[in-house]
Amino acid sequence: MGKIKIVQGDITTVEVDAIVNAANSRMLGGGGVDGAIHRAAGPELLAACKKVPAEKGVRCPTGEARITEAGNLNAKYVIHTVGPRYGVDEPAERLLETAYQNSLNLALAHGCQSIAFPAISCGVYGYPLKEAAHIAISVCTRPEYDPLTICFYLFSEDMAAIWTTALKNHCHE
Ligand code: AR6
Repeated sequence: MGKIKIVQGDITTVEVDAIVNAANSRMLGGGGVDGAIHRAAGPELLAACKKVPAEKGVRCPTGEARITEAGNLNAKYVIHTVGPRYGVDEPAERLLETAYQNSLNLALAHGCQSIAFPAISCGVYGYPLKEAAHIAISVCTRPEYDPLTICFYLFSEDMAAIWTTALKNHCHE
């Protein structure tokens, strides 16, 4: 298993090769972590997002990921991924899994050694936290991602505890 870290804190302050953004499919910013990342990165990030090809306004379909430069963030790239809206986008579990998987694959393809994730779909998209943590950890511990140092930035102490438990459970499986 590669290195996995769980940190309670603000993902916009982290120094890594790639910061993952929990975006929406239009990729033009929003609330939550998306808004925080765009504010910290500055207007260059929005300009980079606008260059991503769109089909009927959709730059990144649910479960997929796109990579851009990172503006003023302490990162080389922002990887934008779109998690499922819980109870709306189905199959939710598979879509959350592919959101993580496609983000990690893009990081590897761009030579990244370190990547930071927020809790994708766990805010306004309403995914149950324990289930989301289990999916996140199951994907990130796959052997193909061993070359990456993967850091989860969770906003609250409670969420960090849920992720820590999921990682412990996985190690004892
Ligand atoms: N650092 C780390 N985590 C954060 C930060 C931060 N600075 N800010 C919020 N979180 P959400 P979603 C946590 O709602 O559910 C946006 O409007 C937050 O507490 O940001 O995937 C997009 O444009 C929560 O645990 O993302 C989409 O429309 C987690 O990040 C939609 O929200 C994710 O919450 C995506 O919804």
